[in-house]
Amino acid sequence: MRIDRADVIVTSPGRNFVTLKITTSDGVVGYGDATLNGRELAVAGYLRDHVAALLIGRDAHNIEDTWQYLYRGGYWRRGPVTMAAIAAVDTALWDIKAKAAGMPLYQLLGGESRERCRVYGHASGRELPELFDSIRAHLELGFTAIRVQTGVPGLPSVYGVAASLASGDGGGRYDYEPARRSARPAEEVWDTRAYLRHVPSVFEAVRHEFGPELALLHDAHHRLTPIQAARLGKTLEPYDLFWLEDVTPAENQEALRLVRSHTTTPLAIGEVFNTIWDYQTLISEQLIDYVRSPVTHAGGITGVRRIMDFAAMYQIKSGMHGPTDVSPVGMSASVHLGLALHNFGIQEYMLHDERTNAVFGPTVEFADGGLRPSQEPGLGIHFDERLAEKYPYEPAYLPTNRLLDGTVHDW
Ligand code: GCO
Ligand code: MG
Repeated sequence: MRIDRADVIVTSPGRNFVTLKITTSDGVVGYGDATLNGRELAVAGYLRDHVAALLIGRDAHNIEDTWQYLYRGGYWRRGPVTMAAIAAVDTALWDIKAKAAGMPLYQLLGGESRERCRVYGHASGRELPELFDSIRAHLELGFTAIRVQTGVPGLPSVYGVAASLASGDGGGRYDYEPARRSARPAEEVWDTRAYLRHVPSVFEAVRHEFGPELALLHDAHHRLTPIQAARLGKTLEPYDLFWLEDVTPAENQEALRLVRSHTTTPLAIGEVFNTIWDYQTLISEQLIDYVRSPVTHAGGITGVRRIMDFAAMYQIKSGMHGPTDVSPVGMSASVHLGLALHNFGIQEYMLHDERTNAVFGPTVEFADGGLRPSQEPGLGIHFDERLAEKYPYEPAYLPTNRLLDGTVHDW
């Protein structure tokens, strides 16, 4: 089954997406997600200018050889752009292989390990009343696990808090799209001490209002030093979080040793990571409880499955990233893999915009607090190229962040 074409499609139905479409000599088509929020054109160019031509004539069935050829053949190792490009190729080839086999992808990955992949949604609110409404709305939608993000007194805007209760541009209620359409990133202001003073009181109020059972998650979004992260983990222990995410920048994986020594709050790390090497210490020293890398960012099905098999040795589970900037193709691939993984933990799920779903088709089914992938052969993607053309790329960037004294800080 020879690869005849590799087409890169950039479209922006609700937000920017990059999709790779591989077509074989037998006419079988596979799709991969190559979306890297705020750097979409870098991955599109990497695929168009440096990868697509190398794929033509290769056997579509040779997924592992193609992965190694692109990883080692690129010479320059790792990184979000390279690994998103490799992820898109890998995912498209797995889509093709499953279609050729006439089965949904998860069947090729070991079949069902569970009925569906439990998900968590994003509730947010500038203040408690708005936050409580958002939590209730997610409970009504059937979520059994909810991420809680809140405003911070004195700060005009904070990561994770929807600017309004409804996006008004076709998105769903309480959605939160962090990338903003502009020629330059917005700048936000951050005050760690105000945040650390405020967050425990928010979870105290949420537990008082919604009880002890509801699975609550929180994302610190890389903003704390290790000792501040240790303090937050410790102060949140009474509220029994499902996980505390990205508590401190983890390029220095050893920083989590200090955090781990102070708190039993479960830790999730890795949405900005893209290879198994980024987890070597985190996993081998059991410094985390959940691996955040999704199929889209960490070398595809092949890359993430390798990380998760390593993680399984240390009883660490998956917690794949699943915001709106993981496209329905990437979400479908993560759910197919998640359904088969023994050490699946939970899947992040932000409902995509109606325009997005019109272009990509319904790829996952949300019910009973979880997701099931399509039962069609492959990933179950129905990509409408003509409709996609109606949504040209628009520059959009994630915000940047500064401390009160103007120092650049992690956003
Ligand atoms: C999450 C992430 C997102 C990212 C966004 C970047 O936990 O879902 O932190 O909110 O900020 O996906 O593109
Ligand atoms: Mg996050």
